[in-house]
Amino acid sequence: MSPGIRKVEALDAGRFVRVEWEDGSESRYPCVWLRDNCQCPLCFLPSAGARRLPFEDLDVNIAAKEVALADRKKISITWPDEHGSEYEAEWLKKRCFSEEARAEVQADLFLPERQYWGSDLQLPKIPFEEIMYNDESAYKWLCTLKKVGIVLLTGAAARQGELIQLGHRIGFLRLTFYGPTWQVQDKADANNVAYTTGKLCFHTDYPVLHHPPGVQFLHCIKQTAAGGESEVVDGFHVCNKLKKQNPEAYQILSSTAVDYTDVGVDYCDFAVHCKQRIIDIDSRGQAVRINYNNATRDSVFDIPAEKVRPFYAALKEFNDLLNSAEHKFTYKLKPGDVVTFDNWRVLHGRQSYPSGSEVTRHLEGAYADWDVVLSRLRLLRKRVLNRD
Ligand code: OGA
Ligand code: NM2
Ligand code: ZN
Ligand code: ZN
Repeated sequence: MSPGIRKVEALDAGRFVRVEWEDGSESRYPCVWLRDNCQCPLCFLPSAGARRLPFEDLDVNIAAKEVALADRKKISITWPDEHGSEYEAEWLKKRCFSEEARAEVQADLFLPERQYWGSDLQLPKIPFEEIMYNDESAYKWLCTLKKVGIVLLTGAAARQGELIQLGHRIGFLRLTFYGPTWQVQDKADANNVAYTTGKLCFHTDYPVLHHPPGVQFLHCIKQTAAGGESEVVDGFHVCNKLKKQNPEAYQILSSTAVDYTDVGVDYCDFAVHCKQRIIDIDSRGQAVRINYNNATRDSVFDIPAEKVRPFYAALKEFNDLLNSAEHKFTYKLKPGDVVTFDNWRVLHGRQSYPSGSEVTRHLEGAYADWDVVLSRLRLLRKRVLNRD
């Protein structure tokens, strides 16, 4: 419960409203924002949780004509045109513009907490059945997926179709040119290097798409006796290391647009091209998405010739760090295992395995978007913690 309101007043010729809380703290709200967010049925459609007020109708220089404390739980404002607005204490408190209050709300919305790891990773494991039928387990799964970047679900059936069910559990899967789900196995005339028995060096999937899939699922249906081990590395952790050890390499990789290409036929025919920086950073220079698949990196390279070798040198530094024993974690999937990981953060690979006339290894894969996964996480949180 938020505290009640002790006092409310207009400041700065009605351009701000100052609220004094019963706990002694205060908040200041710009009047243009208050008018914009009037909660009355003319200005707001509660059934959609959306604004009805057109921006055209908003006076950006508006000042409050009258401000009053309706009771300790509500304030009311009269505007120059006599329109009246009311705002609940709790609603206002959550929207306080102080830096600390904003940081708290943003953390609650986007769960930015990260637990970095290296070869010491204690791979989080939860039974597949539990997350399918128990909301608390599903909530724990998605929280860990967000914080650590990888969770192994164990004990699924060793047959195709489990990822479709998992997709229903979160909402829906992300369709791509490789299909709603896709079969990772040795294929004749493979349309992707993943569909061979060869080694896959560390990569993120599908950087050739402008919005690469945020989450990846790989379900082991059949595992080869020799080879085929999985490798993962915490790309964000490695980025922090690179930034410290070699700021110039980090700068190059986070600013150079690399061409990616993928042309072929699968779910339908495709000719996909895209430019991506290998390390996407936010306004503070922190890595927020890795876009790196050496297989689909195009031979077309849209930078001046003299910048090419420095780019390769920077990528070599990054690639070496990814592959250092200190950073990578190796494990082997068993039939019934479903590895779920953050495809924007965790780079994955696999060791090669012997080829033959029979299929000795089969994974089913699928993607989901972070928007869908985080939406499910927030709804599960609300239900499990009984909040909002
Ligand atoms: C892939 C992939 C891993 C594996 O298909 O993109 O990374 O273990 N597969 O086969
Ligand atoms: N598969 C596994 O970027 C990529 O090509 C990743 C995608 C074929 C769906 C591989
Ligand atoms: Zn209104
Ligand atoms: Zn992959």
